[in-house]
Amino acid sequence: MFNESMHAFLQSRGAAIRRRDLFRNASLLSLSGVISHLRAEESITLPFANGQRPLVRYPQKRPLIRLTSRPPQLETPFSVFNESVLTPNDAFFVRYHLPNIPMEIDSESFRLEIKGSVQNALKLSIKDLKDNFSPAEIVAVNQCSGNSRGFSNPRVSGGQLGNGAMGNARWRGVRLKDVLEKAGVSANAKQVSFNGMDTPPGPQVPDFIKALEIDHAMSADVLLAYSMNGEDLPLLNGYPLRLVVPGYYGTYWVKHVHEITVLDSVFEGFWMSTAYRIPNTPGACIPSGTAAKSTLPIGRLNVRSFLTSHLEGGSIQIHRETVLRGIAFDGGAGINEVVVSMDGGNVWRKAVLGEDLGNYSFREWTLPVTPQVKGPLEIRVKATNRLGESQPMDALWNPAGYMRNVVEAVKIEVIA
Ligand SMILES: Nc1nc2c(c(=O)[nH]1)N[C@H]1C(S)=C(S)[C@@H](COP(=O)(O)O)O[C@H]1N2
Ligand SMILES: [Mo]
Repeated sequence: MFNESMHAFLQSRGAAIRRRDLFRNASLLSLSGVISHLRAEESITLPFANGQRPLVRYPQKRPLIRLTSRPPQLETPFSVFNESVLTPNDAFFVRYHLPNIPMEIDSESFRLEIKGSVQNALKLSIKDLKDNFSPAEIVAVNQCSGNSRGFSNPRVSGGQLGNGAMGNARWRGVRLKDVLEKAGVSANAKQVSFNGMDTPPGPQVPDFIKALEIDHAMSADVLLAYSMNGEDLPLLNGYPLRLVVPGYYGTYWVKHVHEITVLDSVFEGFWMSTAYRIPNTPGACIPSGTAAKSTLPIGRLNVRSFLTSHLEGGSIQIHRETVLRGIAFDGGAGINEVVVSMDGGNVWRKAVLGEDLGNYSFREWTLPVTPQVKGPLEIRVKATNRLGESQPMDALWNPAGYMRNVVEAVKIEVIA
């Protein structure tokens, strides 16, 4: 049983919510008003226009940046990424599409259903998964397709995110493939769809269902995870079970997954055939302000790297050694090299890579520097993966603001 349930949390603050009223009359309850008990001045300003955001505290979470309250969309403050290579559960970002999210989940009565084009349909409890399948563990980055969208220029609609819609965790659960094999996938199977316990507010809104190609679903890396960084998943990150699709954008990582359907055809739901599609061009890029001629479902993460030790506007001391530090990641080939420039991109120095937690993880990098000149300094970071893929110096653009991976430039000051 999930003790500190969302429902109890809301009740305890005097908000008796009738769920069916939430969408019809959104003002009936401002979830943010209920949940935010931080002082009003606790906010954060993201480095783009309209970037001032309140910090709010949800159950099991430290104060996070509020993007929307219904459904909850919470961004991780960037300073968290300098704390550790694994993102703490209480700081991990939260993204939902539908306002009716599970407020209370009983993990004992929870069942995962496997159905469709299978020999034996299954209904499995969390205990069944833990007792009857071998455990599997993987460290992997979950990044929203729209991470960093707020920097798009020209601007695009959608959540105006800074760089905090990503996180790296050690996921533990069972292999999806083992569960599908137990159910016996039919020879005609083409795709597998995944539905979570959140529901649309009405018939006009499509349920959030995602699909993977059958070969992808049967690959060893895709997990049904019940644990994150050694603990149960937080409610807002998919308790008691979520799909983990290493190397792929977060949109496939279905939370509270309770319905898996093996399909003999290509799934045509809104969230595959209309949403989360990218231009079918190199870098998923098209000239700004235009529309894509043809699109395909978003797939693997592209290469990214960040400086985490120093934030925009920070300072370092002249003639003193300072260790610059950050993270890099990609869609699963693994990071091969991180280089750093302190002169606008002319001279690049190779950073030292930290511990290798696997190809799907954040890879830490460090570089000791001793600045010799006082004044403003622009630090750029660029990573390359083992396939030779890297990051563009100028940002690529697409209408949804997906897959931003421009070489980041952070301005700091060298002081005496
Ligand atoms: N059930 C459910 N799962 C979902 C979503 C959702 O709206 N409902 N959003 C997806 C998207 S777009 C992202 S980016 C990730 C975010 O995972 P997190 O909330 O654990 O950070 O969840 C995915 N899984
Ligand atoms: Mo997302």
